[in-house]
Amino acid sequence: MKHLALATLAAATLFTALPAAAQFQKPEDAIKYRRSALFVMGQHFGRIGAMAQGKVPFDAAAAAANADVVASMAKLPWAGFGPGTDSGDTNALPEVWLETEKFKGGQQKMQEELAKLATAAKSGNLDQLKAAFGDAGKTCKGCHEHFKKK
Ligand code: ASC
Repeated sequence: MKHLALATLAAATLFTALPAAAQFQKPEDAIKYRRSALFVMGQHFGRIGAMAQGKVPFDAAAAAANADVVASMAKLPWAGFGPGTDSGDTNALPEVWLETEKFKGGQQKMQEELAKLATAAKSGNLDQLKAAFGDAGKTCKGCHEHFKKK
């Protein structure tokens, strides 16, 4: 029993310590994964943007649902930027792997703003939604300008 517990602990420690890249079978999978996650985020973020910009009528429930999807999905792409995933079908610049602290900071800031967006969406107040959408969009753009090919 003690051995089983130790083995379980060892396995748990091992998996926790595994580098992100090891979660993928090959680098192409990691690149596809992060691009897919970011694509889904963009789709749902865009649906909120359409409301914020008055292109479609404001629907608070839909805005909140979309904001929750974006906020949840925003946790995912980063595991796909592991070592060895800097070349191939990607628009990521080398800075992603050279300025890791800055990249991580951008991810954190974005997640904070997306959490605020989800809260604003739930308030049902269009002005709050617009403001939070603008702030969240700036975090997307800020990183893209520094870390993504034009
Ligand atoms: C999106 C999307 C982006 C960001 C950015 C915000 O919906 O695909 O890359 O928002 O345009 O400034």
